[in-house]
Amino acid sequence: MLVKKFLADNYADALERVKQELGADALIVSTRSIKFHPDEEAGDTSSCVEITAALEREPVIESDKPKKPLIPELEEFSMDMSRSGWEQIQPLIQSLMAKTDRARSAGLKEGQMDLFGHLLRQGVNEEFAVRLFSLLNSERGRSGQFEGKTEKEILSRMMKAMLKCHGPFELKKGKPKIVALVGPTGSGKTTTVAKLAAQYALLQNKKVAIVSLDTFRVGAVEQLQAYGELMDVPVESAQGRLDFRKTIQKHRDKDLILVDTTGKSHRDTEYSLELAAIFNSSGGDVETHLVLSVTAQDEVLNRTVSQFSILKPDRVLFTKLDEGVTFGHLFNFAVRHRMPFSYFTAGQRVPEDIETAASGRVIRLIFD
Ligand SMILES: Nc1nc2c(ncn2[C@@H]2O[C@H](COP(=O)(O)OP(=O)(O)O)[C@@H](O)[C@H]2O)c(=O)[nH]1
Ligand SMILES: [Mg+2]
Repeated sequence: MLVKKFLADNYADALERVKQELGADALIVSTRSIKFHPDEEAGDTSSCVEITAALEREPVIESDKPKKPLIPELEEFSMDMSRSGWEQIQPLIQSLMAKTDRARSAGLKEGQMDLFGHLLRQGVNEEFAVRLFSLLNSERGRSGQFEGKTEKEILSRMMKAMLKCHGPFELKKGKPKIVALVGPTGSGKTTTVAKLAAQYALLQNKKVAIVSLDTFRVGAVEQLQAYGELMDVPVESAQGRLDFRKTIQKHRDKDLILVDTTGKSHRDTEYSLELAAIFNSSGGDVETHLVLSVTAQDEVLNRTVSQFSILKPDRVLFTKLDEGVTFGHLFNFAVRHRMPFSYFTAGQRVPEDIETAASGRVIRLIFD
């Protein structure tokens, strides 16, 4: 692992140098502001910002012309550390730094602390929050579009622009749209399939079929069959590639085929491979929506994304908005994974508690 320190006049410049030298994968380990006294007697003090950044492997990017180092002797400070040692030290370093110190060294103004703190309390990733504020401070003077707006309004507008939403389903004439919900057990897939079936079959009068891809538990289909009968929507159970392909064929006259899957834990990548094989040989395009509960933590969400990455999910569908306490991780998720939101669910009632995803809703959840 490569560890390096970077010095600059302010946080934004230091971060820029980290990016130039180590690339976008660099991990920010610590930031601190260093005060020095060029003229002690006159009581004169200046400060600069030091960022310690790490990279698991050697950088592969070609950096642009490097900027002139502020203090060259201090800049070239690097060392190798074993992984295990590193993991023990990192939380310690983090805990030693007060949040407000970091905010100040990030160039935040006194009046911005409350808003910055609010974002952090909502779970917005600290580095994202710092970047948002430096963008806010640099853009505001430059463009007239923010005139007369409060900082909260500007910030929420910027954040809203970073959130992509892509629902409802785009149905095509002549062939069924196949949508599969994948994700960990308990995230709300089966309930959401029932809600979606009701939306399209009952409210929009579309021809809908439900397929339960029952790879693990025999009997997972019962819950759906009850809903299917109520809505007059056929519910099928399919196991394995051939069976799935046949079932899709059988319902080729439908407008929409919703596929429920019986997910395993977020650790099991073999399961995703199996699903990918089944979808690939289905004879049609399967649009996959990763179903995640908003009550899960950032780290669990990220791990789940890597477990299902083999499926290259087209959208993310967040459930349990009614149970969420903080919503910053919706923003973190969108920025990190660039996966558009399709639908949100906010309650257990079928079919009412589902809505098409909208970025304004995420912003209200974070700010109101
Ligand atoms: N509060 C709340 N509970 C939900 C929501 N969606 C699903 N659930 C509940 O979460 C639990 C697991 O749902 P289920 O659809 O069986 O998850 P699956 O394992 O992914 O199929 C059930 O008790 C559902 O009623 C939601 O939006 N809000
Ligand atoms: Mg289920």
